[in-house]
Amino acid sequence: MATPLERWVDEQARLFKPKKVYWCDGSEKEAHELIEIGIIDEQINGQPVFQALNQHKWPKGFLHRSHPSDVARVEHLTYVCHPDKNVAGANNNWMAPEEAKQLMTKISDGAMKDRTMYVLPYTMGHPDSPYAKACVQLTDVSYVAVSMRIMTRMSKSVIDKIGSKDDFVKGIHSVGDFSQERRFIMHFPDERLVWSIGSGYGGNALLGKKCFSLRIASWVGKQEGWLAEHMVILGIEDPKGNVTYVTAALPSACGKTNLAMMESALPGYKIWTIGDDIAWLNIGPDGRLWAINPETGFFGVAPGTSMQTNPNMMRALKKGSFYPTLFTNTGLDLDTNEPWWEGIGTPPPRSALDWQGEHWEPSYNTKAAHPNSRFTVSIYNAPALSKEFDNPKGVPISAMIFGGKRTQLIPLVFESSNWQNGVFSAARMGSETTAAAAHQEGVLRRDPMAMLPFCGYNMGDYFGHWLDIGSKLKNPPKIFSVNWFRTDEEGKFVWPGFGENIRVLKWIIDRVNNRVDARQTPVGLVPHIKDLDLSGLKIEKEKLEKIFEVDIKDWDKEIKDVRQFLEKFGDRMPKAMWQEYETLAKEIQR
Ligand code: GTP
Ligand code: SPV
Ligand code: MN
Repeated sequence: MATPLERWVDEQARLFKPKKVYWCDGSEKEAHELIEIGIIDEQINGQPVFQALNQHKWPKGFLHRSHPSDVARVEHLTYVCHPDKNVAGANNNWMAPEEAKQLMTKISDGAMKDRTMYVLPYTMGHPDSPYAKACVQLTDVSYVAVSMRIMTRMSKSVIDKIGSKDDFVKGIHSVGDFSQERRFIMHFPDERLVWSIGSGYGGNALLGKKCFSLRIASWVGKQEGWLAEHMVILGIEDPKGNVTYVTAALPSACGKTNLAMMESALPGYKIWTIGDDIAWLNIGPDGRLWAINPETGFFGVAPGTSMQTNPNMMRALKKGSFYPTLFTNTGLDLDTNEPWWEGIGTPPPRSALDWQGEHWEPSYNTKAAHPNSRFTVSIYNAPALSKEFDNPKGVPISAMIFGGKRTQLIPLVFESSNWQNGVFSAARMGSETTAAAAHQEGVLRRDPMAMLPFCGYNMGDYFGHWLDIGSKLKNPPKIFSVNWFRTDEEGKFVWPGFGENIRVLKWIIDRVNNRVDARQTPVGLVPHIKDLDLSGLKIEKEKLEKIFEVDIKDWDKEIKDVRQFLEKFGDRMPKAMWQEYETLAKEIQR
């Protein structure tokens, strides 16, 4: 008799009408075959799905160009379909589940005609982890199938694990005709179902990532008592060999991957990578918060990645131990057949194609690589992968860091006085928008916990859930805020960032271990400059002082904006958050 999984795949095949259905086993041999199919048989926008790069310099590297209209997440086409609109909240687009399904059924009918439907069985989280979830995604592009193999633990054994149960997470994906009128990323949290049509790019198409591991998982976590967060997980080793584990939430394209892979500028300190984008956080039996990274790969921003900024990532991209490594929408050096992007640290190629495959020269007024061009690489290629990465229990978290891209106002680092105050600091976070989503860049918007595009339910309830988790922790992590992005009068970043950020991390772990005290300001505790290790750093004293300044007169506008945003969540906002707001407002008006 057919299993629920087989029946579901059958049902979808009847709707999408692919020429064949192919069940993936996640093996390397299969990845080779899928790449071959992408080179020879499948096309996107009249171009092959994959092309081989210089295998000597970029072993196992392949280039992919997405449809030119399909280069980033599309927040305006992303919906969360709870039966009750209030459960979705002002932070989500909403459609009634029945209406959404009718619409999607119409668009899906025959959408895979002449294509292959790949069935991808995978888990998010280590299969031995009590926190892991079994998932199956359908897709009609080899690029998505191969990407999912890098980003998740894909294996035939997941099918056996699911067996005759129907409790797996379902993802339905087709690139359709790439038309933006027929592009939707629909979430049905109660059914653990994501249905995405019209895009083959990143978070729109790799449904285990933002769609499941954040939007749906945040809702599951609310019901089951855990947190799914847009966070890096890393271990910071001090010169004595002690490792402190921390998480950091920064909005898209604001520095998570760089932080997770950092090569420390301070001798004796070392960063161990566990995750660069998503953390699932559970309360351990010891009353601490424990984190796992449900993913197994990086889908990282290419521009700006170089041996200077992120040497560990450059090494991972060239290591080639896991098959394959993908480059999406970068430029291509025609002389050497190497990928190229702005900020890679080598001069622009003389003869090149841009991210759309058009002739490109350095004198052109355009970028060779799309600003949201990315690489997809296995985390097992990371040179400083933590030995705890595959630990099913995860790692215990001592500090949680929140940060946005703020060219003005927000100091380099501050600490919140306690959990509730920290949750409020994270909730009132703002950030300037980036190219990771299709919208105007550089516009300041509120982005609580870096989760605005990813929280799968009402943000007011989400803040309540955070407070609730805090009340259950015997030993909660300390909460910090950071901002690497303050600029001077000329618009240049004051703080050198990247590997130098270790100086801030060192202060954070010194605070965690009660080694230094701090200065109280209305927004939180900031360092005494003497407590920061600034040895070898060339930065003018005045500029340095400026990035620690909390200039109260500039905060008036900020908190008005915060109030306006939080008011959108009406009576779903926890009272404790408004108390924190009033305390801050009073401090500022004083
Ligand atoms: P998503 O994958 O979209 O979630 O992004 P992310 O948060 O992982 O961002 P990533 O680390 O890829 O960085 C995005 C951009 O920020 C790149 O252009 C980096 O060069 C730049 N960046 C990262 N860290 C720093 C820093 O410390 N200082 C400055 N000035 N720029 C940084
Ligand atoms: C982000 O936008 O935060 C990303 C890229 O990590 S995507 O997978 O496209 O969501
Ligand atoms: Mn991200």
